[in-house]
Amino acid sequence: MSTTTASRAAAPWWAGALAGFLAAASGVAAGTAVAALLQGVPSPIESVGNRAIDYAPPFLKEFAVRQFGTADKPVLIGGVVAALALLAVVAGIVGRRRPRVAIGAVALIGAVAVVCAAIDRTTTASRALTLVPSIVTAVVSLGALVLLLGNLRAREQAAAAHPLGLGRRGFLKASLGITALALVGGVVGRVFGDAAAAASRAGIRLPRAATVAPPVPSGVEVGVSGVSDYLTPNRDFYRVDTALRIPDVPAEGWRLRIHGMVDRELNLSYRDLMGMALEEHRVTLTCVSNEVGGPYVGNALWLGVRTATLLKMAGVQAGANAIKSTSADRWTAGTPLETVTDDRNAMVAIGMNGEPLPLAHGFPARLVVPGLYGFVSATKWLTDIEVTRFSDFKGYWTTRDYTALAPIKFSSRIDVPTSFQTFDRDKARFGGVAWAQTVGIARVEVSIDKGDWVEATLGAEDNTETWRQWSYRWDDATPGNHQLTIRATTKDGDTQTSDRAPIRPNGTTGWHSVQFRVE
Ligand SMILES: Nc1nc2c(c(=O)[nH]1)N[C@H]1C(S)=C(S)[C@@H](COP(=O)(O)O)O[C@H]1N2
Ligand SMILES: [Mo]
Repeated sequence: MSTTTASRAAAPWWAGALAGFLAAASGVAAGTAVAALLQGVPSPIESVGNRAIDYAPPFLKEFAVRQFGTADKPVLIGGVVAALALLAVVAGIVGRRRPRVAIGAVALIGAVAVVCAAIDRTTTASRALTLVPSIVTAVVSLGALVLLLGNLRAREQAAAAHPLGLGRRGFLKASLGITALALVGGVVGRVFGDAAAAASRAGIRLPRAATVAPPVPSGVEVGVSGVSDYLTPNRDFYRVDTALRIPDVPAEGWRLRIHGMVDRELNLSYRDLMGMALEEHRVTLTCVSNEVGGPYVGNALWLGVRTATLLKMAGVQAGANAIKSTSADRWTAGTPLETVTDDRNAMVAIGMNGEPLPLAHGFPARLVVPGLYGFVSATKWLTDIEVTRFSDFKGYWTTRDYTALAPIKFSSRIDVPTSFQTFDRDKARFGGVAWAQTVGIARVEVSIDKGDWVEATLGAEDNTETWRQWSYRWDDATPGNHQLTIRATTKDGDTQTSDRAPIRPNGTTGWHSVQFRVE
């Protein structure tokens, strides 16, 4: 049917673009669907995103957190998808004339996905299984591309003789078929993704603690509306981690291994933990990435087993000075041994505010260590604790320009006023929170328009591991624009410095200020 005189004019650019796009979309959809059916295996897009997270320079991570907050993950996924779509469209357009170049380009993209899967630390399945989705993606994309470009070329050669010939119809059919495949893949991916941990969690009833937390003292809340709740509800609790997709770890097969410089290695199941002497403690967690006045701090009631108890069972050997904790997604933290064996309430937690840990906060188990930033202590989806020495390893963020030791820098925050909030003259009442975990807050002071420091009223103290609310009523408020600044002083007598320190390498310092208006 083709003749040597057939026009060599290429198919229109949009047909090439469509071919490239559909090839990539069907491959990604198929790979995502396969990943959803294989428990613990990241999808190809996630694997590429996961590599991007680990290789991104620390300043870029800080930029992303600052710009997008907790939306940084959807933004990253969107970026990977957009870049892939663009490459695929360009490959398709080029492929109208130079199919080999297009096929080579798509093969290369597929190879990148396979390599990313091969080194994706976040998988909780075997390495061989982890490769399957990206291989499926590569094969399906290449197959779809060859089919679509072949039809485009057939069309082009037959165009003169058969304006509605095999080629065009074939291209149409192939496009529809591939679109259908992509949609089915997308639906499968949605329906089957991440089901195991959620089902496992739904079936758990937490036992009552052997050591129950004392009731929250009355007066911890200062009664200023707009001030953060004393106990942060789980749904409002900040979330910070490197996980593009929450690790899907059902409690049933989960194990916590405690090993390294110990006399007896422990290998505990979730049931084992539930059967131990559980304790309840209220502890305020804080992220090193919290800017002065920022949102990455929250207070919860944790239920768990003391790390000191577990380490005593294992028998720590002389010379150890650290624990290296590892998660199901192979994130790591290094924590001073002393902080998980002294009398602060460090624990392997399985409950948060009366529920099993939420999936986003580490189900089935995590570490909580009062007084340390999360990146050196609060490992979620915990699976492994190695008793070791700081000289023998580095935690995830410590290999990325953060320090190995990172006690929380005590701080304070204004919740009310919010920026440019307006008050009636007789209703200028302010409030917020202050924290100095393991030491305790002694005093919070406010300064209006850079005037003298005046003591604020503190809410009742619960314990030294939690934050404390403060409030202040400005009795002689004057109309106009004003600035409120606060600073806290600890029970050790240290007062917050006005010197600003950046997030990296070990947390911010400085005073929080807010502009407001009185009418
Ligand atoms: N597995 C894992 N655990 C992790 C992290 C992580 O990236 N991966 N981030 C840590 C950091 S930096 C902080 S501040 C706390 C935050 O805990 P949250 O999300 O429950 O508030 O988790 C810690 N535990
Ligand atoms: Mo953090």
